[in-house]
Amino acid sequence: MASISERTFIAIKPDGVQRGLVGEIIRRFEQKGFKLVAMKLTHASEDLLREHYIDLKDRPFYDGLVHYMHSGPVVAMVWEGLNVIKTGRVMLGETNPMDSKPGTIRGDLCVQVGRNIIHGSDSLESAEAEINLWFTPEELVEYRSCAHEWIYE
Ligand code: IDP
Ligand code: MG
Repeated sequence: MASISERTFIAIKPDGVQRGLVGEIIRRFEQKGFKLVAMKLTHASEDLLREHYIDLKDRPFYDGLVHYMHSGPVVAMVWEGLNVIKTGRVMLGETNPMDSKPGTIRGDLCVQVGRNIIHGSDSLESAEAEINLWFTPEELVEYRSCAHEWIYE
């Protein structure tokens, strides 16, 4: 059942932060009509990053991926809205920027798969796990968006 309170975990990776793309990426989620529920700039520990990418632990790029994600601060966020997990992935584009269409974040703003500037949860299960991994319940902010009635019928 689609829910307007569905949540996803989005992270701007160290290259996105260093390249000054934080505002541009947040703008896209804001202007779409999704609601920001949590956000922090954080230099994630290797342990957290290894856990975050645990499903990829047997892939040859796993250590490099953890090193890249640990190379600087990331902007960790939770966004809420109808179908936000799937729509968020569409907004991101494909894992490899080379396969990402213009108009998507990866299609517009980056070039190589190992520097693809943004993470987004790919399922309800991964979204829940990632939100719990990166945020405490107190960090998920409760408020009503004044635009709610203008975004949902
Ligand atoms: P996703 O970020 O689109 O969900 P995943 O397959 O979950 O893609 O891979 C996680 C991250 O691992 C990618 O976003 C990218 O940063 C990195 N990655 C994936 N495939 C490669 C690769 O072939 N070489 C280097 N890094 C990769
Ligand atoms: Mg993934």
